[in-house]
Order: sequence, then C-alpha cells, then structure tokens
Amino acid sequence: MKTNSLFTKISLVLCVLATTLAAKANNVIVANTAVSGSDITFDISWENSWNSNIAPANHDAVWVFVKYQDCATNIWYHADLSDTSADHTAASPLQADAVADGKGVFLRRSALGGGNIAPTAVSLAMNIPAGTYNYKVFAIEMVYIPQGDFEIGDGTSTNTFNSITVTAASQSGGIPAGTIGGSSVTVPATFPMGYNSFYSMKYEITQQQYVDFLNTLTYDQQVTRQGTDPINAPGTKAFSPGLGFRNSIEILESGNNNVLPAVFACDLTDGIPDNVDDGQNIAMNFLGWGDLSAYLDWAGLRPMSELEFEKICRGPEARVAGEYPWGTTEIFAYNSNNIVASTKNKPDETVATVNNGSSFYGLGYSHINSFGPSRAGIFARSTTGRASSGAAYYGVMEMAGNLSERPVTVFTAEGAAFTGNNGDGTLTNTGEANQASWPAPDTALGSGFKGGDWSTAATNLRTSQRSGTASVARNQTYGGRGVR
Ligand SMILES: [Ca+2]
Ligand SMILES: [Ca+2]
Ligand SMILES: [Ca+2]
Repeated sequence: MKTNSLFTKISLVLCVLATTLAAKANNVIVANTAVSGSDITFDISWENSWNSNIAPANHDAVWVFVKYQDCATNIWYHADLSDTSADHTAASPLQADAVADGKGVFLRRSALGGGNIAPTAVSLAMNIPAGTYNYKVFAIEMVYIPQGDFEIGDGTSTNTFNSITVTAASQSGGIPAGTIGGSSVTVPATFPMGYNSFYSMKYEITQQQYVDFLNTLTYDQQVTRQGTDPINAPGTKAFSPGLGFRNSIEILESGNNNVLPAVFACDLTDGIPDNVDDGQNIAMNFLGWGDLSAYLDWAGLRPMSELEFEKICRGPEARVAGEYPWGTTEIFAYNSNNIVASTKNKPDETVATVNNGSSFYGLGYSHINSFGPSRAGIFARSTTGRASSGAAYYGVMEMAGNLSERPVTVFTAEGAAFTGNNGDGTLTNTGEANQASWPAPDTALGSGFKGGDWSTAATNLRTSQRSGTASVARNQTYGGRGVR
C-alpha cells in the first residue's frame, strides 16, 4: 500500500459513511465501506462476470470511483485515486487496474473464468486533502472492447459510411472525407475511431444511477440537471411533470434556495419512494445532451464516437447489409405492453419469451403515458445468446432500441474535433460538463443519434444507420451511456 509520508499525516474522521449505491439492474453491490488513513475499503459483488480468451475474447469490469463530502460545506468532490495499480488491492478473483488520471479504477477478473463475483474485498488509495468527510463509492458495469481492425458501413443504411476497414493506420493517419463517405468531414488522427481498446458501459444509464448523480450536486447544479425547481414539494416529478413515459424520478426532500440541495428518489408507482417496484432499474430517459454530458463528466467517463459505436456492435466480424448490433437482419419488436405484469417496474422486470432480434422499438409517436423504456438488460438470461438477448458483439446491451445513444459524430467539424478526453469528475457551478473538445452542453453541436429507441422504426436500429442531428432537448426517448 502507499506509504507516502504526506498521507500518513492525514487523519480522516468520518461524520457519516454512505454506501450501497448499486442499481440492481447492473447487479453491482458495494457494501461495508470504511476509510482508514487514505485508503477506502469495501466489498464488491456482481453477477455474470467473464474473462474469456475465446471469441469475443474480452472481459467485463466495473468502473469504480469515489466522491467525498466536506462535512463543513456539504459539497461533494471527486476523489483522486492513485495512478499506480500496486497501490490498490483486490482479493481474488479480482484485480484493480489504476488509470493515468486517477479518476477511478477498473476492477476485473485477474484470470480466465466466468460467473458471479461473490462479495470481494477491495482497498483503494486516495489522494485527497486532510479533512472531515462523508464518502460514496460508485460502481458502473463495463465491457472491454479490445484493440483491433473492424469494418464500418453496411452499404445499405441511411448515411452509412463507405464500406471500409478501420485500422491502426486509419487511427494514426486520419481518414479523408472522401474515403469514409456518408456525409462526413475528414476524421483526424486525434478522433477516437475505435481501433484502440476502450471500455463501454454494459447498459444504458439507469434511473437510480441518475438519482445517485443528482444527490451529489449542489442546489444550483440540480436546477440545471432536472426539470423542476429543487425547492418544490416532496413528490414533485423531476422530469416533464405529468408526462410519465416510465420516468420515476421525483423530489424526496425539498431543497432550499442555493443552500440545501434537494434529495431525489425513484417513485414510479404509489407516492412512496424506493419501493421494489419504483423503476430504479429502468433506463434513464429525458436525458438532454447537457444532462448526459454532465453525468459522464461527473463519472470520469466520456461520450463514445459513432465509429466506436460500430466497433462495439460489429466487433471484428464482416459487415452484413442492414444488420442490427447482434449481427443479423432479424428483429422482433417488444414494448412496455409486453412486460410481465407481476414484474413490472421491478429489478427483475421481464417479458414472457425472447426471440432472435429482441428489442424495444416500434411504438410510434402516438405516445401514451404508460409507454417507455425497459429496465436495463431485460432480454439477457442464462439461456439467451447474442441474437436472442439483443447483445452487441462484445456483450454490450441495448445498443439497438430502448433509448437513443448519443455518440459524437463526424458529420461536422464540431464533432470531428473531439479528442476522446475523459471527464474529470467536476462540473461547473451550474452543473454543466466543461471538458475541452466535447460537444458543448448548450448547443450539442457535434453530437448525434444512433441505435433508435422504443418508439422508432426498425431501420433506425441498424448498426450503420447514422444521424447527425444535434439536439439539446429532453425527450422521453433520449438516453445514453459512456465509455473510457
Ligand atoms: Ca413507490
Ligand atoms: Ca439504446
Ligand atoms: Ca469537468
């Protein structure tokens, strides 16, 4: 463990210890959090972990980061962690991989294997100032996307790229506009093309994950990051009041003018928050570009690029004309009316049967309040394969349908200027992302849409279908996820 003398002088006294921020949709549980010196320790468990050397030859992981709250000011800060893996410990079967900017660590299987991760002890070395703090440990399930060549374009879909292969030479030299085609500008070598390895969130951001985010913001930041004034009464819906669309977030405790932040919670059913059927695991809709980019900056992640989207979906396999992320042209429509009633809004929310190409899409724009996205990972079960669970090549879920993905595109110069820099855990005082090269929160220029959503036509779910429409709006069909 780190023995830097700077840290041995620090005495961290806990005022309260916050923990267990796991959304059951991704099945990650963080428990028994404690702090000793500059180390924070906890037990972590999650389900259906893997580390495989056969196709797709990758592993899953959990991105863990820590926030600490100054007990004098009540403000939450992002805790920098050591950038040296040897300063952290994780008991078998896990290892902790540090990252260069110290904004978190990846926990993953240290050897080949698969199955559930039982509660496993982890200790992380923090680099934070002396003080009296509360702590929260956040955990997000990720999938490793290995380095390698891959194909883009399918010769069929709207605005498809030309049918070319992205290689190491593409990433190091850039791709001219005429080569990549499909209403694109030249893609410079600084743009994350998907050739290099990266991690993608396994699921779309869930409603509980967004609640956990809101509950670390200041009052002024909360004003920007949801749809009602935080001073409003408990029970006030936070997004598009009265519209429904399966969004559950409401005020649990009112805030007070610039001083005391509100507390938010999920309550989809009956006016009593945090019941088992309150939609905590449903994918988070109504995310505007400003909301999504702020969440990713806060979490130390970043937006994905539209080339990375195709890499996640297709992997190293050959293109198929009109294919969906599961690699075939089969598709089977589900919607919120197909949810088994006894499971509705619960962590195990499910449909009765799955079919090849299972996906939430196709309800059209005659929207009804009860329509909306499913819980994250609704089609994955022990008996399903890539096609029947609607999984992309490396095991990322719901890349097609449910809620729209919001990649950085190369339709315009604003998007092509993206360098793939990660969030640093800190937002502006008004709750905006502030990372250089990202599409701006107030214009969204450079961001687009991909993958379709629960209301849209099947063609929009195709791997190679592209849209460069920039929107700052909140919509019942807009969601997102991050990569690093
Ligand atoms: Ca309830
Ligand atoms: Ca999606
Ligand atoms: Ca930032």
